[in-house]
Amino acid sequence: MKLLTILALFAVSLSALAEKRSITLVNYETDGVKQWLPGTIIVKKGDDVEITLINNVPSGVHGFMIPDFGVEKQVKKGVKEVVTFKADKDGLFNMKCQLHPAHVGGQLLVLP
Ligand SMILES: [Cu+2]
Repeated sequence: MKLLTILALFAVSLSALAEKRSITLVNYETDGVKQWLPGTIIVKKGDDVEITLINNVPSGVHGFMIPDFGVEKQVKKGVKEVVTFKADKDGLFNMKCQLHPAHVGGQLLVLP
């Protein structure tokens, strides 16, 4: 009985861990290579994710896309943009700039 109570409390505390995650990504250019940093972000399944995007690259507009979560945004230099989504599936997903194939991509890791 004691064990069941402990397990129940553990389950409740686990479900309470699903929460809002606020993350900021900044687009940098170094020696002609453009990249959203940090290049890998980690959330938990069930989280409500909010990503603030700051583009510091002088060449202008860059994109930010996470195809598996329907996220797509264009970001002008000097204009913050915010995207939100529910991390409703776990796994490893690509993040990329949909405007420039050469723009270095990143990864989103959603923990189960
Ligand atoms: Cu780009």
